[in-house]
Amino acid sequence: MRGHFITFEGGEGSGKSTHAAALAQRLKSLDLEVVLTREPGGSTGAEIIRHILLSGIAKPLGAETEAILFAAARDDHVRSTILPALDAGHWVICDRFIDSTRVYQGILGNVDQRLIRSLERVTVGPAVPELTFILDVPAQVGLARAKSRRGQDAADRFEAESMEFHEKLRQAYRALAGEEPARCVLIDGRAPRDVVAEKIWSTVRERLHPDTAGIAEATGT
Ligand code: Z5A
Repeated sequence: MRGHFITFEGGEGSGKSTHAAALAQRLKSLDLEVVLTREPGGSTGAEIIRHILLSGIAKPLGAETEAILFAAARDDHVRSTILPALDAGHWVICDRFIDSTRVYQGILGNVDQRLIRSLERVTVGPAVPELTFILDVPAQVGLARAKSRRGQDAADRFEAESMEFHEKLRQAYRALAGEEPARCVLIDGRAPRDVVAEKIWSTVRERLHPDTAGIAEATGT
């Protein structure tokens, strides 16, 4: 694996897609090869499974089955999209990844941690994120943003959960950030967009040095 792998996590409407795209754009402006992707999805097979999961038709089968479906999608995504890009030396930016399964299915869905970890071991392999941004906003703020963005469209399977669910989700992400400080950086997503983007960019520069990556690639060092 010669590339870099960065993931974005957080509750609904916390700004993951916005900031994943902004970071990808910034890296591209340095002439770096960037793959911007998302979960569930990011490959042909995984996008089919995304449709099943977000439509809610798998919900009656239970959280364990949903966890297995998310894992099946991840397996295809990692093999088809993420690992080939990392092996080619590209930067991979992913909107949601393993922490979403840990939090949504593991903590909120009460799926046995041993199953969650086993699925992770089988699907992720060497594609472990080097850096994970956890965007933190109160549930009410995130849901209001998500609602205003979707307009008249119906809420999806997870957005339709209760306020209590979304607040628990926030607490679970905050706890996760505390447990893995070497990988996870908690960012206050309530701040104005440009402030959040600058914080993310300064962390990426400090930890992964993108400014010199293009030069190193060009000179083969
Ligand atoms: N899920 C799971 O259960 N298990 C798993 O393993 C995985 C996923 C991988 C995927 O939904 C669902 O799958 C997800 C968890 C579950 N639950 N849901 N729902 P998705 O991909 O369709 O949606 P999402 O991941 O929750 O993302 P989102 O709702 O699209 O939100 P976001 O990406 O975090 O936010 P955004 O689109 O960047 O921003 C939302 C709006 O706020 C938008 O209009 C922005 O312009 C605005 N925004 C962004 N930043 C700011 C700031 N700083 N100030 C003001 N406004 C802002």
